[in-house]
Amino acid sequence: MLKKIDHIGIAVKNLENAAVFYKALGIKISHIEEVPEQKIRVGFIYTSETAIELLEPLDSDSPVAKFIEKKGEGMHHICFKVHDVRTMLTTLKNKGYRLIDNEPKSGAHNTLIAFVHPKSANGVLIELSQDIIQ
Ligand code: CMX
Repeated sequence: MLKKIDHIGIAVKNLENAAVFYKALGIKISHIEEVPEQKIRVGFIYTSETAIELLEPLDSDSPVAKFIEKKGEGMHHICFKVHDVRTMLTTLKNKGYRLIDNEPKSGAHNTLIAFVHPKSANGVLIELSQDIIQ
């Protein structure tokens, strides 16, 4: 059911400022998108397998703004690409894990996404993502 680690999310105050470091590494933001449901702007940096998703809050009540306020900039979540996000949510729920989303919602890049609470995953926020076939 699980395909790969799709991306690692990093909370930043400003996408363009954060991109400077990655440019020094020789990789750059190739796609920027707003995700209104999450009140964030995301910038994707692609490596051969797993992407880096820089997350900039657009509003002070965005989950990313709350995260930065509490912990500062840094690693925010790991996203697993799955074949079927609803099936994975049901599996985890039946095993007693705490879900943030019982139903998937729209994510960046034509995806259906859902989050598992960090308290159920050793302190790491987990995102599940399914590609929407168009
Ligand atoms: N990673 C690890 N722990 C986290 C966390 C994160 N990203 N965000 C919050 N926590 C921890 C907090 O430190 C806190 O722990 P303690 O109780 O030990 O202090 C606990 O979770 C509760 O945090 P909180 O500040 O009280 O925040 P909320 O309960 O209001 O919300 C969470 C926490 C995870 C449910 C919320 O941030 C959420 O719904 N996240 C999912 C949505 C999201 O993050 N979207 C952005 C990315 C979108 C994308 O990639 O498209």
